[in-house]
Amino acid sequence: MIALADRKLALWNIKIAYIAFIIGTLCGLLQVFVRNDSLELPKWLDYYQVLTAHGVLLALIFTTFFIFAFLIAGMSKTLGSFGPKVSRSAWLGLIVMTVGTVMATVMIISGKASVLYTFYAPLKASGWFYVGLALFIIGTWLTSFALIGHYVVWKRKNKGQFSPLFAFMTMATLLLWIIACLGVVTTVVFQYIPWSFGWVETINVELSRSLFWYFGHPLVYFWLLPAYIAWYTVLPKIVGTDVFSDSLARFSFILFILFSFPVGFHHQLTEPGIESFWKFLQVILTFMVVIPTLMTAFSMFATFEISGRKKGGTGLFGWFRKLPWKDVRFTSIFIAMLFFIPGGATGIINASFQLNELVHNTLWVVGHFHITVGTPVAMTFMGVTFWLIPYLTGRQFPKHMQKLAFIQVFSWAIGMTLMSTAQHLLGLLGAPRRTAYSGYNGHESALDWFQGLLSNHVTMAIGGTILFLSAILMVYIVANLLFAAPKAKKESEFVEFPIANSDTSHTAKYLENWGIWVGVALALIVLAYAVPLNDMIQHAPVGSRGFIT
Ligand code: HAS
Ligand code: CU
Repeated sequence: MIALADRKLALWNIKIAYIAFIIGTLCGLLQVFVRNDSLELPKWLDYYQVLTAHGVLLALIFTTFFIFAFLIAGMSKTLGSFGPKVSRSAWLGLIVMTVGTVMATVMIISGKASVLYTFYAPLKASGWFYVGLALFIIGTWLTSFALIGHYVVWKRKNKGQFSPLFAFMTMATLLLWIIACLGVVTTVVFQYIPWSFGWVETINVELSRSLFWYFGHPLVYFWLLPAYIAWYTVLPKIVGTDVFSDSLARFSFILFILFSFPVGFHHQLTEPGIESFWKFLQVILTFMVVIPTLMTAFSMFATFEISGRKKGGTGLFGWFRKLPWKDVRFTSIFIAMLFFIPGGATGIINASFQLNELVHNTLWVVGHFHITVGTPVAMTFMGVTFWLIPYLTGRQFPKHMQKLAFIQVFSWAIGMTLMSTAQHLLGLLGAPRRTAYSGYNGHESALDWFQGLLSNHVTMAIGGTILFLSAILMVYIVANLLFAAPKAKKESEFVEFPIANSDTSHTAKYLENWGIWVGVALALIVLAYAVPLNDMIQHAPVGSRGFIT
């Protein structure tokens, strides 16, 4: 068991994550009903306000706090307890993140920041919203530097040794995060804050969006990589085998460092002001970043097959039945992976230059991110929560809670299937996103948009309702595991932090040479961004004033 201080730190991160989770999912519930025209929000509550809260609380706050909880616990587990300096910096990070979160949330709730989670200019929020975001990021850096410091200390003490796989992957994730944040910090500090406080009149919209998406794309991999950490390091242990290939695992994370950044334009393919050559270059690089995911899929199948055969599975697929289906720690993550197959496929459609014309700014994209971050990532985090909280609190994960966990995971999968299928189909048929109104193109209301069984706003709302019920169940399980489940007394009652063995005897030394990889990543960033960003600054049209909804 890891040190008490480290456990407390991780637990606080989890608690804040799930507070954000329940408020964020409630907002989601309100949205699906507004979209199908069966709910009119009261005067003091606005659709865009709710949508902003939903995006910020789930995509930014829930994910980030949970990720840090997992990384803190895993780093303490694999590298040993935190020293006083590391601990102080990580606590400070937690406090600063929380202050930033509260500031941003208060601004959203008071209706002064209805700018959605992408806060596109020229939509303008109160300056304090951007200050809150900046503080949040500074907080994440403090925690990140704490964890990096912990790694450096370990490396000094263990010269010439590979770091444990969990720690290596944590380093890759944090480097990705820190480099990504440079873009959003630049635009928030130098563009949004001066503009929103009225120190300057106008803002360069294209530049602000480009800097945002320079951050916004790696952001999605910042969510994904911790899920991959669980897939690579935790899952093999749960199915009773070792990591399939240590060097493949490390190499795939390095590819994410290289190819996560020079691709942000795939979110801006329809925007004027970027020459098509640069869009096309970034589209090609986007397809490069599919490779580490396919490597991951290969590695997971291999892990499952090896495990199933070890347990006596024979024939081509006999191993499949030998997987531990009754173990919710496994089943949750398996379902998460299944969702990523269509999730990744729709991503490839989005990234295809021409196809993007059809789907951009439609509900299709909303469908896409609910089966990437909303299920593969979120459900992996849920699957981790089931053992991580009892591990940290020293409580049991009782049988009846395990049953509820199954219901939770399956209901999430059903709700998401209904909701995201409807979103994809409606999107293909032209239903727009980022809007409260569905009555476009001569349609009076959302209800006569499309009457298909699945291409229907009602189906979307049914899915959303099931999801919200599932979220309530999740929070009930979390609360139970935090405060009510019986304390573990006997050896057999303790819940473990599953970490698989990873054989480094064939792993090449240069894989852990961060200098090389960060260097190549920076070179790719310069290649993909230097000229177009320079153009945006040199040839900027008159800047835009702000608009407040
Ligand atoms: Fe995306 C928009 C392209 C992955 C999240 N994406 C978004 C937005 C979000 C998001 C939040 O090019 C909306 C942003 C906004 O508000 O405007 N996305 C991609 C591509 C990938 C991709 C090429 N996205 C993700 C992930 C996300 C995420 C991961 C969150 C975690 N996305 C786009 C584009 C847009 C976009 C455009 C802009 C659209 C627009 O016009 O606005 C790739 O990384 C996908 C690679 C994945 C695969 C799938 C491989 C399959 C696997 C299955 C695992 C199964 C296993 C075995 C292991 C190629 C890995 C299971 C066992 C069995 C038996 C099956
Ligand atoms: Cu992207």
